[in-house]
Amino acid sequence: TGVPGTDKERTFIAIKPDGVQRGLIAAIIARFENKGFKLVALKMLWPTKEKAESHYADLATKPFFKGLVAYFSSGPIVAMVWEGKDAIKTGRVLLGATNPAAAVPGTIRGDLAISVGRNICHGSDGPESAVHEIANWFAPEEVSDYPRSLDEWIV
Ligand code: RTP
Repeated sequence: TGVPGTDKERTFIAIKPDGVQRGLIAAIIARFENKGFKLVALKMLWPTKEKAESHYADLATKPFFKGLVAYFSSGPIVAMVWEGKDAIKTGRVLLGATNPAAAVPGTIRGDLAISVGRNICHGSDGPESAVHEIANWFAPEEVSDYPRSLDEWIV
């Protein structure tokens, strides 16, 4: 369970502070739930500056890093783990392009956001970052492995 490349692949998805403040929690969760992915972990938390820095450590040299850390730690986020076939790649398809101006309508950012600096959501960009991010934000016991009736009859 949770192994990338399997039907139970997992990805870390976060609703960023602007998504929470704009009242888009339910809308964003619905996109993933309606698509067929399974929610296996969920919590609201207010990231510290340190936690935001470690989350975005690979962007530390970017000119927008300081602003990004301030943005990500500016209020509570909704942290989630979603599971299913190709959850990482398809999750990013649901989010849309990083820059909402380039994100096509029908995607979360394409429908609900305008600015790259306020793009309302985050999704793991690959198998390694998914494993790393899930461990960074959730203790193992916070992730639930459970059957849905759906799992039994949708092929
Ligand atoms: P994310 O990790 O949040 O899902 O975004 P991503 O992989 O699609 O994009 P990445 O290049 O890793 O950038 C991470 C976040 O940094 C902010 N950003 N700001 N001001 C800018 O030019 C700029 N570029 C990126 C965005 O919030 C982006 O999601």
